[in-house]
Amino acid sequence: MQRDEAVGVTDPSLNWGSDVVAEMLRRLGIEYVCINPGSSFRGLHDSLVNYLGNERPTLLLSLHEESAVAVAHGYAKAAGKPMAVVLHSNVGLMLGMMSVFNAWCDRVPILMLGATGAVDSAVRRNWIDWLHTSRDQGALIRNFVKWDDQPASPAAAIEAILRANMMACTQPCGPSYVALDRRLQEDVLSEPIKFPNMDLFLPPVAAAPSIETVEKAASMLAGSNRPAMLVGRVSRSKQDWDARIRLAEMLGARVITDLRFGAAFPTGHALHGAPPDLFLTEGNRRILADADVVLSLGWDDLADVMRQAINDGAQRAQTIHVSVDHHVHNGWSGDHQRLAPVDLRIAVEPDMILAPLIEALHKRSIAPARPDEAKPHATAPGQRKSSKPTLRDIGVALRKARGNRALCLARVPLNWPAGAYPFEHPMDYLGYDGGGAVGSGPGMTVGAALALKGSDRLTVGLMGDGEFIGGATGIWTAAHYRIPLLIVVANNRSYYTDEVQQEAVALARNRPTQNKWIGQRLDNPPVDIPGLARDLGFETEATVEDQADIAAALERGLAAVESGRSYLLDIAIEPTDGSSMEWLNHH
Ligand SMILES: Cc1ncc(C[n+]2csc(CCOP(=O)(O)OP(=O)(O)O)c2C)c(N)n1
Ligand SMILES: [Mg+2]
Repeated sequence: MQRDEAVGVTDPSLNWGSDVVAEMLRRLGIEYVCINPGSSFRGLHDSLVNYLGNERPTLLLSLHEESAVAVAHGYAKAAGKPMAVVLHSNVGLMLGMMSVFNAWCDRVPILMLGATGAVDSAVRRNWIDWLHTSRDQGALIRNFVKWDDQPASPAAAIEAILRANMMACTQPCGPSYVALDRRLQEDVLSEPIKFPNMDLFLPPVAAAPSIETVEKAASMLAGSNRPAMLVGRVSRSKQDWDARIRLAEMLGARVITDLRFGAAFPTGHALHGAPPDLFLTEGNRRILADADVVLSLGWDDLADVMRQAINDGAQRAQTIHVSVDHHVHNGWSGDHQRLAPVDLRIAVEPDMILAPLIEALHKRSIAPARPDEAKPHATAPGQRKSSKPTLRDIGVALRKARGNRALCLARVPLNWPAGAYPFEHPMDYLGYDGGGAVGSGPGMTVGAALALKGSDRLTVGLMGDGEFIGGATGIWTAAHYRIPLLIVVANNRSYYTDEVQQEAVALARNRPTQNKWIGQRLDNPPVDIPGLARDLGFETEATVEDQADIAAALERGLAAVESGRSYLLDIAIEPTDGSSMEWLNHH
């Protein structure tokens, strides 16, 4: 990565309030601070550059606050630790809000700092400082952050930042927010500052389940003839991944995973159900309907998948739900999903059950169940209408083009036919955006690529044209800081998912479906996506129109990324009615 060098920073001393804040970020080990600049935090900006020399942490400039937070989101997913973001007083916070919601729903830690014009109106600068001073800015986002504060002194800021970091990184993780008064930042320190021992403020270690609870779960599972595992939001660790495989194999349990969450189980494993999707597919529904005991490891909408499973009269399976997610459920947001009836609720982080459960089952030396049903497959590809690529073609071509390279898919488009591209490692796929808010794809891909830079993985973000265009300016950050990544835009020149919605409504009302494109198509003029990418500093090429050309184009893109460049491929696709479309048509 290329850092913007600060010059003339020699032996700076800790003098100003904002120096204390910057120092705290360094002591917490924060590597990057993503910003769109603003005068409300000019004090902190100066401290990061001229006190710390723009090193540990390094500033990242983003062209929009929505992307700045999305960059931090993608980074945390790939790095497993938070980045800091600074959001300009009220207006910057407002622009960043959608991405804060995404990070909240995705349980991803972000250390967010904000600012206010001087709280003391007697020293407030005219006009803009007044506009950008609002009381209780935390109220804008309080319903979807772990914690927020507005400290009134540098000493109080130290504690606020410590707590914000600790809260953000405590499972279930999430963003937290500290607003820094402009005056607090810009006043000279009036007394010596004593920094705490950071080791005394680490997030708590994960709790283990009690022996009795593990025994109860083990006896339910050991007594099962057709166990199933729903594997949702779990860790990115390879050790946990291997333990999940071991557990499934011991039990002979069928395993269901989902595209909302990062890769959680090898999709090619004989026990893995139908390819992961954003909605419950028929193959997986049948597995659940057939199961007698279901073990949910961090599956967020357990109630709804089980309801769908038993809607054809199947017997309700006994359920074990391992999750700490309830700690952050609140009355404002429905991200907690429907309340599930559960036979055994185990309040530990999902992966904490693996080792003790395996141990308990081992002692019982159970014989694994033998699932009799053949492995369900993805729905067969439909009749090809033209040589225009489909999403499936992109998946197949990507698999071919990657060769022996390890990739990390930071994002896949809506309707991604996961069956076309296997997940074989927890870092193969990072999961979706959390909040279902279109536009975060570019920023999240940049953040993930930053975290993976220099590793053995190349970062690829695949996304729809609507998704890309919504957050396109986010890619400039990768171009400027030389963060290698490949963006693949699956371009159907439409907000196509919503065309299907309009079609569904028209059908239900017996009205013409031919008008479904109105207010949806991104055409006339089409957005010149390669042009947009080129203007933002990316290498690119002409839109790929023929499926026969995709593999070679992806090969060029991956080779560019391998040599440290940022590349975008625009692929014109045939709209595909994937399983989420089927789902939409029935809801
Ligand atoms: C912020 C926001 N605005 C609007 C929507 C509604 N929405 C859901 S999917 C979608 C279309 C996305 O278009 P694209 O990324 O091109 O994917 P496609 O549906 O064409 O496959 C829209 C607009 C949303 N989820 N979030
Ligand atoms: Mg589209």
